[in-house]
Amino acid sequence: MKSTRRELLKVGGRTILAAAIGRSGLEFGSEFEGEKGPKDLAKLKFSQPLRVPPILSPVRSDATTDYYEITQKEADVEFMPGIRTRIWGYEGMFPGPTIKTRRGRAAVVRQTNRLPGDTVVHLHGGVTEPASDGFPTDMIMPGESRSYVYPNQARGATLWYHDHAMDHTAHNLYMGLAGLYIIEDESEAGLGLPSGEYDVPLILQDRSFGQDGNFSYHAGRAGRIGARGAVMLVNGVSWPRFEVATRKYRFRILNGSNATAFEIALGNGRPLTQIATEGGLLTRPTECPSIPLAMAERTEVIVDFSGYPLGTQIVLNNVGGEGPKSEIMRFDVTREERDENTIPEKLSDWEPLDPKLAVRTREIEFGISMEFNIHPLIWTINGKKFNPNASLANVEYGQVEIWHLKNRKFGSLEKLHPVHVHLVNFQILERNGEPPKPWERGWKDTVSLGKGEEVKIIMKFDGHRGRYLMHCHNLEHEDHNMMARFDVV
Ligand SMILES: [Cu+2]
Repeated sequence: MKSTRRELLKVGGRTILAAAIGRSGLEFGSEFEGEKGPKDLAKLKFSQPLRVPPILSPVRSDATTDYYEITQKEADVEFMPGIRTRIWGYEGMFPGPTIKTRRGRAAVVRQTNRLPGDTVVHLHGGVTEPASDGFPTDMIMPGESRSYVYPNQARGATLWYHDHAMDHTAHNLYMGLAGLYIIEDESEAGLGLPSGEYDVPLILQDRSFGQDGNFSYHAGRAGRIGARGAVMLVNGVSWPRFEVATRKYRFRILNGSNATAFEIALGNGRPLTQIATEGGLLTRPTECPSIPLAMAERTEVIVDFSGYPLGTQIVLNNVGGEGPKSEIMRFDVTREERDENTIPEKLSDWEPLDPKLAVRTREIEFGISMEFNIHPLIWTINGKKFNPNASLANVEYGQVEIWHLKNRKFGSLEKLHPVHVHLVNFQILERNGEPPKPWERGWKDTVSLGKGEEVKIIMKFDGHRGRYLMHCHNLEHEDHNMMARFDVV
């Protein structure tokens, strides 16, 4: 098998990759190797053009609703030239096709599972009734289908849909079960933000590959630290280059990795102009030298390439990233174009939730249990493992609460926990007793809870009643019990 592959690679004239893949017993990108990828990986950089996931067309539409059908299936795709990798994808794509809808228009997505394992679909950021929210035990078994109803009444934003199956969400996502879901909002129409081909999603993911070209999925120490990889993918392409014109672009950026946080910055030192967080547009653009992006967080930025001479190359860096992952992709300025619009000073209205409206503050602690000694290691919320049949918090419909999230220290095992709350968008009141960071002052559905950190968030529980989830979005932590049910009653 190996020699056949090498032969193929030679025919393709890609001996660099043959050398990288053929290394004796060394998988590249595995955390077991301390993320030491072969130097040859560097030669892959910026050799392939960026791809943009296609927009999924509805199979039919009526006055209020668009109906979509998605088949979850295996496919072989090329992340690196000449290397075929088996994936699990929505419509067999990595990432899945983008669903683009309008605020106020409902969508029904019928998902059919043609994979060898069971799946669940969650619309991350969606205000969705419990039956369609993707509770981990509401599985779609192989060969079966399930329809998910999304009302899309909330403000326009960049959401994503991804797997949420009990105990193996992490593996399912690593294999490819993730795609973007964009809600467009009429209120954006008059702002003159870059649109069409100048409105570009960037889904950032890292992956590890084995000698056979397939993903090498390792959840890390004790099977529960988190799966990483030394190969940086953007929209399913390793370290792509993107040819841009001398004008402004809008980038919708998602950290879709299992267990890797990024911090994005332009390689030329110019700031990023942030315009949105998970829950849509900010009140006004914010200049950020860099923007940290924990797992599942989204940010939207405007980058203006006007004024750069043709031939300029600007790398999108990952500040603090190790080895090959210190760079993400490259923008190549290749053509002149005029762009008349300026970025408006005001983007949207903002109503801060008044802490005085909160009926209570809940203390919620993200920690580790050693109840079974060191192996297996259990990640907990308030000392408890996930129990789908028990609610950690019963919140009353329509009420405002403050949640005081704490990352509990536990020796060297202290880790970043990006906390995601289903159903609601929240505002960050405090990070470690200080105001939130400049890049997190918008509507959020995921907040980074770093080592030893404490964050206070405020939210109003409305939209639907029923059972929902809050959990860590390090997917291996989530699968190994750092998840809790809350009920809106
Ligand atoms: Cu975690």
